[in-house]
Amino acid sequence: MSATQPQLNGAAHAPVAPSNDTLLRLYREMLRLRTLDERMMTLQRQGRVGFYGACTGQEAATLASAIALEPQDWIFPALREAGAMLMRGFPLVPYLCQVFGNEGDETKGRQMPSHMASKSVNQVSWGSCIGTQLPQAVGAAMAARIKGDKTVIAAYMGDGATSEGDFHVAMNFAGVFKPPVVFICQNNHWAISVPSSKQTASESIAIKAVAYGMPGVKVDGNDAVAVYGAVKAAVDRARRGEGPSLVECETYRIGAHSSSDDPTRYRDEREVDAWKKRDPIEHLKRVITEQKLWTEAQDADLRAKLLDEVNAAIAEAEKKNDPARETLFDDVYAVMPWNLREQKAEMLAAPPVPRPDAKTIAG
Ligand SMILES: Cc1ncc(C[n+]2csc(CCOP(=O)(O)OP(=O)(O)O)c2C)c(N)n1
Ligand SMILES: [Mg+2]
Repeated sequence: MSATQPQLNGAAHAPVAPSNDTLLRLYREMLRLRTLDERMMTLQRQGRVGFYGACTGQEAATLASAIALEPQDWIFPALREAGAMLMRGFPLVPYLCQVFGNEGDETKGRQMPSHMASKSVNQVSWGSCIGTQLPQAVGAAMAARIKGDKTVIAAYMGDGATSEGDFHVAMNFAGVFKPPVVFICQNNHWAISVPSSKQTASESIAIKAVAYGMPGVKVDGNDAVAVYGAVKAAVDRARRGEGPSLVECETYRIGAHSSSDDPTRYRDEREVDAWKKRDPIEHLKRVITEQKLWTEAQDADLRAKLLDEVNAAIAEAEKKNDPARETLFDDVYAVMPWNLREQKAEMLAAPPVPRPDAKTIAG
């Protein structure tokens, strides 16, 4: 399966080939995300963070799609795309401070860990409520079209989200009004414990695009070149004003749904082992090595540097304090109402409540 698979519907949009620079940048970013996820899952097990959601096995679907966007484009993520923020220039330390929920977190420790967002890189938070981001993304795309600012919106979803009413609402509205939105489905075969075979009776998710009057294409989501090719073509098409598309990236959730889940209770480890052989990072490494862009020596050097970078950022993030408790009252009202002013004064007069142990926080 590859991006050369024929269009299911609509005008042809041939896959776009990534440049050598894009491939090398992508490889570095995918490896950094893997390194980060592995370290953070360990920290969670050590009780140093309460919750973590990893992208392991889905780095190509996440990053090779996001690298096809321009900086002014917006990402409306599902559950696996937080790492795109880093690739788009968000610094690692405040990114990790979000997981710790400390004073270095731009969102002031208010969101569940791993639900990062930053206006600085045009990325909203995971909704957590499955599928709600899809109509919101279409709304943002409608706004971009009305403003005529050439912004494209990437609307991500998991396979599970395609069973939600919001998926239909978003696809139908986008099909009719044709705003610049690209729907990207990360079909990782599981929605927590529900296999994708129980999610739909359609032969694919991509084929659903036909009914909504937009092109749909299914690609090997562990092949970064195929993902980039299909998503870049869809992004270019949206930017030209030709409307939405759906790209289904077939991939696999190698790890648990989140740090709160134990997949050995519902799925066969042999399935996981088979998908491990299709690792997206190993795949891209083969591509760049065959193209003589990469050597084993460079690889070993990069891995060591990334581990140092991640460990240094964790150390820096972990030593920060909690957000000042009065920040709880910020950012809601331009002028704080009397009852909140009273509550704030009452809170500040009381001794601070100690932070709960991360081990007691579950998601
Ligand atoms: C509306 C809604 N229903 C149920 C849940 C509980 N829930 C959280 S993640 C998840 C599975 C999502 O699966 P999928 O969309 O395939 O994304 P993945 O986790 O595989 O990336 C479910 C059912 C939720 N958060 N929101
Ligand atoms: Mg899924």
